Amino acid sequence: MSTCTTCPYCGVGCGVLASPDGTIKGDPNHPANFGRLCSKGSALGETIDLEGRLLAPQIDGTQADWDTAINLVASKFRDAIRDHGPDSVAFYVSGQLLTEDYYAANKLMKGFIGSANIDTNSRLCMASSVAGHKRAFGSDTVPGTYEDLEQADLIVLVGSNLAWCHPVLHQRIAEAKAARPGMRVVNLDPRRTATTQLADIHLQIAPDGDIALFNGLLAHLVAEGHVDADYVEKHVNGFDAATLAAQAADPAESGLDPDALRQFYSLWAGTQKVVTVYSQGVNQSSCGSDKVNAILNCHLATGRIGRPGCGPFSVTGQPNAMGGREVGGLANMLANHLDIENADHRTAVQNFWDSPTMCTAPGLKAVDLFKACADGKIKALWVMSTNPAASMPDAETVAEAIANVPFTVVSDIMARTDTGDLANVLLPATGWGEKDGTVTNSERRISRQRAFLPVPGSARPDWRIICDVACAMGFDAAFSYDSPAAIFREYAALSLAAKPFDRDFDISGLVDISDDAYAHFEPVQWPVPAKGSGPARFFADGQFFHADGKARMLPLTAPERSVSAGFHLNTGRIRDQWHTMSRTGKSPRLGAHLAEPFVEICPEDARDLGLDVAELVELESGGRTSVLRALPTDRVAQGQLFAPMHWTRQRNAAGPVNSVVRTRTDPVSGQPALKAGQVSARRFEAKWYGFIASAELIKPQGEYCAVARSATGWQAEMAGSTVLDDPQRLLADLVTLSGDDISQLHDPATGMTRIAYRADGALHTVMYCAASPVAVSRGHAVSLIGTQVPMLDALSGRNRANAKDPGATVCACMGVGMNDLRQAISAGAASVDALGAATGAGTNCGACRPELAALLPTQIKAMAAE
Ligand SMILES: Nc1nc2c(c(=O)[nH]1)N[C@H]1C(S)=C(S)[C@@H](COP(=O)(O)OP(=O)(O)OC[C@H]3O[C@@H](n4cnc5c(=O)[nH]c(N)nc54)[C@H](O)[C@@H]3O)O[C@H]1N2
Ligand SMILES: Nc1nc2c(c(=O)[nH]1)N[C@H]1C(S)=C(S)[C@@H](COP(=O)(O)OP(=O)(O)OC[C@H]3O[C@@H](n4cnc5c(=O)[nH]c(N)nc54)[C@H](O)[C@@H]3O)O[C@H]1N2
Ligand code: SF4
Ligand SMILES: [Mo]
Repeated sequence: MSTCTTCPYCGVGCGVLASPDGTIKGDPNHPANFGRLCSKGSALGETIDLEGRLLAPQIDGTQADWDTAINLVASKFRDAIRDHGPDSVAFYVSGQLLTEDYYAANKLMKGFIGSANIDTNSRLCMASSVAGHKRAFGSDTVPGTYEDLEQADLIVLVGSNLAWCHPVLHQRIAEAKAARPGMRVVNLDPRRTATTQLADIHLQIAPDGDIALFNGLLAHLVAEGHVDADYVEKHVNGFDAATLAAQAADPAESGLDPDALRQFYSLWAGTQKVVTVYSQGVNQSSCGSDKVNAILNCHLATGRIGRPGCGPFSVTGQPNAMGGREVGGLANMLANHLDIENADHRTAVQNFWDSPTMCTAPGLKAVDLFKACADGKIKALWVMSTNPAASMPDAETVAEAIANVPFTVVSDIMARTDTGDLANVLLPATGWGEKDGTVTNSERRISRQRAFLPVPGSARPDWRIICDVACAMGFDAAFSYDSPAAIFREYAALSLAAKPFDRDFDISGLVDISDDAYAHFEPVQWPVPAKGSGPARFFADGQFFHADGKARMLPLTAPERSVSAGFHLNTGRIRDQWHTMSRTGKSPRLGAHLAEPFVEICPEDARDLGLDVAELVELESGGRTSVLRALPTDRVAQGQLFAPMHWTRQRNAAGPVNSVVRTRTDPVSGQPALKAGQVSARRFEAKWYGFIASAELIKPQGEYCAVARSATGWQAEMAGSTVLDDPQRLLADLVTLSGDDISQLHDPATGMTRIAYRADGALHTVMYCAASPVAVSRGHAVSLIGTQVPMLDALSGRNRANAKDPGATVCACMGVGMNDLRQAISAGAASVDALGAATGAGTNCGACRPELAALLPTQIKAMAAE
């Protein structure tokens, strides 16, 4: 029997059919994916084991019972509030909480503690879109639906690597484009990505060149007579000022040449059905809100909004980023899209909650919240379902700030995270598959997450933990819910209470939902009004949510192009990892795609730094450093670097890349510019490199030690800048060497030292180190662990004659490696489909199809030259 639930990763919000044995399938009836899944969704079954889970509360590192832990948390928060006022405490929460969890946390802080010091990792993610939407529409509304992407004649992807970050949406577009070849896709990104493969035009924009580009587009639309004057007259304010500012701007500031700009502008101008999709290349910027409004200006000026196949489309990152915005998870919002600054809104919510106190002003936004922790102003902090010690910019400073808070609570599913390691109290939450509730995806569709696994240890769902603490603080009348359904009903009832304010968000039609109906809840898009049905798209009628019912265009100025001596550090995501890897990092299949933290650098810059093949780079900024594997590629422009955000202190001894990303924020949204680090780079002068495969979790230590899950346990890439005198002693720090069945071999010819350690007759660990990057087959070394291979074979690291090394994984779903693909190509496979037929690659989620397409010509060429 499988259970209908929703994927816990990205904001596409795919429906999943899951079974307790770990079988995972796409739900053919879910309107987000109609049965499709990407590599991460397909591998969910590999992430539900209990390895590394937090299974009982811990106080200062010692296991405790729930009553003790809850009472301690409640009393520490009560004491801080009594002695220092409500603003001396804070919650930092997450777009990965379910709506019911999120609602309860927000209600406790804003209505019962009486502070708005609750912010969320959505501040790092969606805050600029929220601010841009509110400025233009008077509400944080995503007007469109996924079908608009299929119906559009032109899709513009701005700062979005959809192929890797919203793979099922990417597939839906790819299929629509194959069926309707006239459809055009333009990709605006300073680097070439897997998404670029789908695009007819890639505009390699300068970092933060977006405002100049869209200002130029607006000026072009006006000059060439593409403005919908009637629409603007009836429904839009601010057109003249926005146009004047746009005409004063210089589109060349976008970094693109006039021909490329002209081509793009006339394509956009000449196509009615345009959807502009934007994501973190827009939001995570010191001018992110203005970027959003620069895009919205163009859609408003042409009336291309609210109609099938057109509109701006901010795709949400996390599974419940949208739900968090609905419940008022941000420090500057109230539930139901009501505003903290509005006294009538505050009173309505307070009356509805029947609460003793109410926040009266916005609370601290993420960056300021952790600054207040550093300054000693926050006396008690509770972090739920997020890992700020790794995911915030200035990660080392943030970690120090958290350590500086007298009392910190972390609710997580994992025992060890960079943030959990700093906590006084750890509270074990139930995770995906073990908990029940709702999430809202990018197209405003509310779906159920349902439990299909038993609760592990004494873990509790987040809503329950929050309510337990609230009750222990004396608020039992307001927090004695017996189920997530009860919370959801109250949340829907708030929509009814908020009716007089006529907000976009409305689920009052669900106010009477029974436990049974909640259990069988089918995905539905809001609004769900009490009477009749809501529109599929917003703004079709030209009615916006500002007091006068009109939208606003804004006059915008592009930022000064910063010129700096160092490198521009762009950061983001890779296909097969999710954020700080606490879940995807468990899957050997996913780990095999890109097993190491890396930095993309263009070949000229790599040469200037004196980098040889597979060497390491040290990035430095403000005295903090990070060490990453250099990946020379022309995907990035000269002077720019790109590094993934995923590796933490748990997985890389050199720490997260956010150690070298300094904090700069958008003045309107408070969102940090995570795509615009300024760093210096140099070759990491390694005296030795190493590779380890082990049956045991390797503890990352030293200057560079990047640990990944492998098919037989764990593996690590290592390096150090001082000569390694005693590799065996080092190895003993990384794994447990309890027996004496250990052999070491030094080859003076190559300078390589090899160590093999056997426990209970099976190979436990192998280590290879040398003065240059270690040339042994990783796949082969990993395959030996746990076997009874003779020690000499283990030491040699050579492939046995019959062992097949599939090479670096390209297709994670089907487990197809580079060597498999090379073999298929040499046997005649000349297209992506032919590779799929021969190896299975690209036939499940399709997320690797862009990579297959890219490697075909290079491999064919390379083989021809052989
Ligand atoms: N595999 C995977 N998928 C995920 C996630 C994950 O961790 N892993 N996380 C989810 C979450 S929470 C989010 S928020 C989304 C993020 O999804 P995306 O925003 O698509 O992903 P990113 O890689 O952060 O950044 C997108 C692109 O912005 C580009 N960019 C950088 N600077 C600029 C600029 O100035 N202008 C423009 N136009 N582009 C720029 C980068 O080069 C990058 O390719 O992904 C979601 N999906
Ligand atoms: N340099 C750089 N930094 C970035 C970004 C970037 O592009 N570049 N992107 C930013 C963005 S958009 C985002 S969204 C953030 C994401 O960053 P984070 O939110 O910090 O990262 P996650 O790894 O998703 O953290 C989720 C935590 O919750 C735990 N968890 C999982 N399920 C549950 C549950 O059900 N209950 C509880 N209580 N815990 C659970 C996980 O084990 C994990 O520790 O990173 C931001 N940081
Ligand atoms: S696209 Fe992939 S990660 Fe996103 S919801 Fe669907 S299956 Fe999950
Ligand atoms: Mo995000």
